[in-house]
Amino acid sequence: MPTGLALLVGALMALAPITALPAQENPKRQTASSPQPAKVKPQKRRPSNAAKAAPSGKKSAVMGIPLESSAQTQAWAQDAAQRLLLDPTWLLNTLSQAKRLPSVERLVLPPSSPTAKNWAAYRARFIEPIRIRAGARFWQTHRSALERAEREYGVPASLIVGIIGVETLYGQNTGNFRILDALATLTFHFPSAHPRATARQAFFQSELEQFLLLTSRSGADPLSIRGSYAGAMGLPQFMPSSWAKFAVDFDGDGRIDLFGSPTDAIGSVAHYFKAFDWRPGMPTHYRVGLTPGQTDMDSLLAPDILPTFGVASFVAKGAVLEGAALNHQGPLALIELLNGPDAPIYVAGTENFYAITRYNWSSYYAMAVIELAEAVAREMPSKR
Ligand SMILES: [Ca+2]
Repeated sequence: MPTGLALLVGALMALAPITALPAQENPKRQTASSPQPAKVKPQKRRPSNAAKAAPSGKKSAVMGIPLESSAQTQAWAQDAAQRLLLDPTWLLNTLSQAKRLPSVERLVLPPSSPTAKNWAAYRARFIEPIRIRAGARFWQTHRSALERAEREYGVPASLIVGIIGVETLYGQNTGNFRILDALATLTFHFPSAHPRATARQAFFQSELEQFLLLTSRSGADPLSIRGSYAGAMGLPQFMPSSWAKFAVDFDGDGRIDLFGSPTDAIGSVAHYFKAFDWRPGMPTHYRVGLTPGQTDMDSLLAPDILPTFGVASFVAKGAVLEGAALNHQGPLALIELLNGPDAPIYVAGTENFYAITRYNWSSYYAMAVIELAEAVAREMPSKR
């Protein structure tokens, strides 16, 4: 445990508040795929999709076994068609073309031999020259859309650039699993070995329903849409339910396209953060010092990433803040990032740090987004 003076990173972005959703039931975009920190306290957030370390579905994806049309599947389809007001023939026909993907069943399981979480290793995957340069190009190319999103939603351009960079490397890695196959697999063949199989199966079933609704309404071919093994789609890797709730037609062409329109992706990410109470102007985090023997770590770490302590209480428990942090209005959380065999890193996370974890439930993810955003901003010719 932390003994020692740990400090960290400076605060930089602006930020926002948080809805104190129970770390567990927050739905949005979380899926199960991407950037998973080396490992996060298991019961709290779950990883979602961004760029998962290894399997982003680049090449696999293709093989699959026909989804057997069991009586159960057929009954589900009939029932779903009624509930969702979809044409039962279309739904059954669509489902009959879905394939069961054993690779997806494996990917959704927690690793059998968990490795120690390691922020330095996680960070190295995202804060690197290729991604930073691609981010600067993306920012320059889409500057006006980013500025408009910042004006309209109060969400900094840098944050949007950080999110899309970590998620898909600016559209270069959006996943190659057929969404229909992935979601049907996780609905009808969810691995019972998963510690939260019931809840997760229900989640994916609901996402399958949203996906069917989306494609049916838009006329898109449900068999041609590809994304992560968990069903996340497009530049921002939105799950179907997030697409339905938060995606916007930001380029005004009359349709929402998170695959082909970076402008729609930019507006949708900003809208997502506005919906999750991003607070313009608030930093995401502050440095914090922890004095060995004089800090109540158990108490400070108990709420995990949920901002809980006012500055006075945070300081009373032994955390050392300085400068602007001492005048912070609103609750803070002590964020711990483990570093394998090395000492962990700590920061004081604000409600805006928490807001980033609503996109993907991981403090490692949030910190990677923040640092990528900062690194790209430094590359920009005219500093913002
Ligand atoms: Ca559009």
